[in-house]
Amino acid sequence: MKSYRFDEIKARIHSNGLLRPLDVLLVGGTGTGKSSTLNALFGSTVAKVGVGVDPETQQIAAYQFHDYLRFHDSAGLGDGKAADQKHAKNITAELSRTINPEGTRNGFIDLTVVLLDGSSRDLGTAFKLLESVVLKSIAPERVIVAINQADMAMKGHHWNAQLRQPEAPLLDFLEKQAYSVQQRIKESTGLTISKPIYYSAQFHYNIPAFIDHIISHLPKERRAM
Ligand SMILES: Nc1nc2c(ncn2[C@@H]2O[C@H](COP(=O)(O)OP(=O)(O)OP(=O)(O)O)[C@@H](O)[C@H]2O)c(=O)[nH]1
Ligand SMILES: [Mg+2]
Repeated sequence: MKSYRFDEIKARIHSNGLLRPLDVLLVGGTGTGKSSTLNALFGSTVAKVGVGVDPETQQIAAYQFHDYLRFHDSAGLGDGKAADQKHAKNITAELSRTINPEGTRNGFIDLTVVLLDGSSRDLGTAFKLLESVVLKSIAPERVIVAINQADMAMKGHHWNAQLRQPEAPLLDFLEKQAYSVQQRIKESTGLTISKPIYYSAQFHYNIPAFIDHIISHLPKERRAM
């Protein structure tokens, strides 16, 4: 997985004049599976996964995929009001960070991936994060929404554990969920983001699709600030 579509990422970064590595910020409610997602993307344990309900990741940590792609894992919101304010501030600061190559001021973060927990009925925290933090600081075409825990979306029903993929009713459910998330963002912010992808970090379902989704959203230009 580590070299998956590497050449394409490299070519796109060069042809679009982007700064390397491309920096992708992962945000989401606590326990949505940000750290698990990094481990699934890397194909090995790079980030500490939480057990139980206590938030595990407390700061923004960087994980370099290869010379051209780097991820930043952030602390999840949904961990009490004071902590949430602090984490939201950190995310805003990270999204406001600039680098100055060749005298130009560019955003450090190129893309943001907002993770939702597909097994949860309450996506309120995630939407709030998206609306009042992320989309306030970065353009919608630089925001990807991804729905994790696809295996648990219907409380685990219709998940084929042997094949590690959803059966038809679950697939249908996930498609509808992705569509409704896109609609809800549009209604509440007026902004159109592309349809979320769904996957399972735990069972490595649709991880290549996740990477493809990132590649298809590689910025066309540097993020001017
Ligand atoms: N069933 C299922 N469980 C998952 C999946 N991804 C993560 N989990 C579980 O969800 C819990 C939280 O995962 P983490 O990866 O630590 O989540 P996080 O977003 O990094 O959490 P914080 O660092 O606390 O904000 C762990 O118990 C994981 O094993 C998934 O795709 N399916
Ligand atoms: Mg974490």
